[in-house]
Amino acid sequence: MKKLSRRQLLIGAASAGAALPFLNEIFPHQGVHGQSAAAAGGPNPSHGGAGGMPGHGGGANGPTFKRGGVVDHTANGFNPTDILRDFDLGTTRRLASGRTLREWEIVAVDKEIEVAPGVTYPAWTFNGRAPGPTLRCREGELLRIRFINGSAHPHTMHFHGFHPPEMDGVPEIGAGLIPPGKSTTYEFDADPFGLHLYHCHAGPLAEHIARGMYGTLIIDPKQGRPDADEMVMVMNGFNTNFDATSNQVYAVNTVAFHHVNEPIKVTRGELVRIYLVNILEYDPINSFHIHGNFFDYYPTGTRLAPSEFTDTVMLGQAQRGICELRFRFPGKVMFHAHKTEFAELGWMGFFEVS
Ligand SMILES: [Cu+2]
Repeated sequence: MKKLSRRQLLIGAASAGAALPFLNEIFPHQGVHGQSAAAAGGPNPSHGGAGGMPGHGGGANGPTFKRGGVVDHTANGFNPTDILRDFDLGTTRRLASGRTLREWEIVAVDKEIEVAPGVTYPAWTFNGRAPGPTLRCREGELLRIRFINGSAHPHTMHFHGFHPPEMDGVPEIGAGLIPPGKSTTYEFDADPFGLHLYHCHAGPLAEHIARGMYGTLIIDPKQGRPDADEMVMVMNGFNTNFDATSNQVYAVNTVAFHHVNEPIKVTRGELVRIYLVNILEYDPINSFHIHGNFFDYYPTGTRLAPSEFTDTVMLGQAQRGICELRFRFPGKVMFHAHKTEFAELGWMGFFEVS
């Protein structure tokens, strides 16, 4: 089969064959220009093309996927809307020293996940979801994570932050790779405060990450942060043809276009705090842009003063930062990667401000 690049697919070369049959599902217009949309029952086969070219491209109306299609959240076992504000505080107890010990148990699970309507992906997960649980703690606590490998592949858990090498979760140091059926315990201090990442560090590394083995670690500063409506956005993607060179689906918290179907409800004037993480593999950057508003940006969240006031940030792989804003006007507010190709392949959505 002739190999098509992602860009060729985007400009319509998908009609040449079944290299990625799901694209006809997501992007009906791009199958056989002007015919597939109608055949697929698309609600607006002629939409797109400001100049009125029927059925060609996404046009001004946003994504060209089949509108109204949703994934089976129940089968997935999670809903990205819930993942946004789902903070896993683990269990705590006070040590004799007076310090707080915070503990979690994380299980690696191999699992099929529907990442776009009709597109399933054989993921490797932490606790059956992608991204894995958002672990949240406070600066200065002692953290203990028991990791159980219930997957068919060896894995690790590698945390960003300060810790001794033997707790680094990389092959051949400390517990090293954890084979299927085995477990280990990682223990380290919650330091520094900020927005961190954890991910598997088994090789081939890009694949272990891209398969879904990542999550967010939030270490709150001792004095806390001002009250806000807080949410976690993990920008990710899926290499559904397994060529290890690109992604075919992009999302925030895994499901392409999810927040087109379910806009994120926020309150006008209330402080909104977005913990933004880029865990994309196979692309060197990702970005976040919000319409009609500006936000304070705190790179890594390790300082309490923002570094800039902007409407767009660009993040390299594993970079993350905190965005804080107050929506000024009610209504639907678009957000998306300003790498527009990613937006058109799933990384876009809306806030609903009321
Ligand atoms: Cu792994």
